[in-house]
Amino acid sequence: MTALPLLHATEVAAARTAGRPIVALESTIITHGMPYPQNLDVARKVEDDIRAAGVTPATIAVLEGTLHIGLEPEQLETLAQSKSVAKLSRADLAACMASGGTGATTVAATMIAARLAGIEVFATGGIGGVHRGAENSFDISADLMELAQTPVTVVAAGAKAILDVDKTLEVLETQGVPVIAMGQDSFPAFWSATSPLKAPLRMDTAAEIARAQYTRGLLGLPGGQLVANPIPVDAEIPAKTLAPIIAQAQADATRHGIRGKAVTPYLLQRIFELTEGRSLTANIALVRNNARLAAAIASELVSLTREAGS
Ligand code: PSU
Ligand code: MN
Repeated sequence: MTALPLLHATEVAAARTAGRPIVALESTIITHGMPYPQNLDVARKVEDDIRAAGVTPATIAVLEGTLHIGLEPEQLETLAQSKSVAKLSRADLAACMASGGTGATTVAATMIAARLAGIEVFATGGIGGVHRGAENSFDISADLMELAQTPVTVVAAGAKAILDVDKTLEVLETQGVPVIAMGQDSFPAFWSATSPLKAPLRMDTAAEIARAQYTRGLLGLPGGQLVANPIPVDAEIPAKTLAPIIAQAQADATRHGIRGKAVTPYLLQRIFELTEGRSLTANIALVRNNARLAAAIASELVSLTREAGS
């Protein structure tokens, strides 16, 4: 067996050499979270938002057995168009690479890849969590346990109401994961900027969030942080509009016996259909908003590391 097949995209390699900040991006959101062609458009816009902040984006995926840290434009396009890409979480990553397969990385697998590449910040839309009815199904995303063990700050817009958000916050607390709401006390609820739940922690600047992650490192604590960044208010969808739609999607999933890793993609697709695309417009606004915050945190972390080294 030779070394791990890992490849940096051209712009990522250049950023590494120059010590410039990099933000990781997942690819499951592209292949299993949004329909083509909007998925490609969003993936490009999110990368551009990060570049506009003077930071380098690194979209992560496995292509024919190689772990890619950053995709060239044509690779991104091919991935967004392919219909039979595997969804890779922690359990699937090595097996896919060993067999020369192609797959999109979830939050958990993207964190693993980011850590390998020395990338400390990662932007996405929503994380996986504890599903409703988990007391029977035991369906708890590996994303939560990844946050407990892999030192990457993940910027998301909170958790979707397809999840049991209360239980998701409880598991994160048990696992010792800091959950930080950006600029507000309320835990944001993905399509809505606020929820009835209070976030465990609140911070108001990217610098503070960067210092917290840096301090975890100094304390020798494993694991990352979840930053819950509220959707911009002009893009939000009221929770009461979505509640019956989510209930419908959930009922359809149960009726069709959807299980395991198929659950999250099924619910996302069903909600897209049932809202006639409105869920996607909001999703796009919040992912871009998260990319901008992640870029600011990554820049702060690079300055902190430089100060410490000088
Ligand atoms: N939640 C979203 N959008 C997404 C996902 C979750 O609002 O695209 C994707 C992410 O890649 C996340 C994964 O890591 O689904 C979680 O899947 P599971 O619940 O099977 O762990
Ligand atoms: Mn699951």
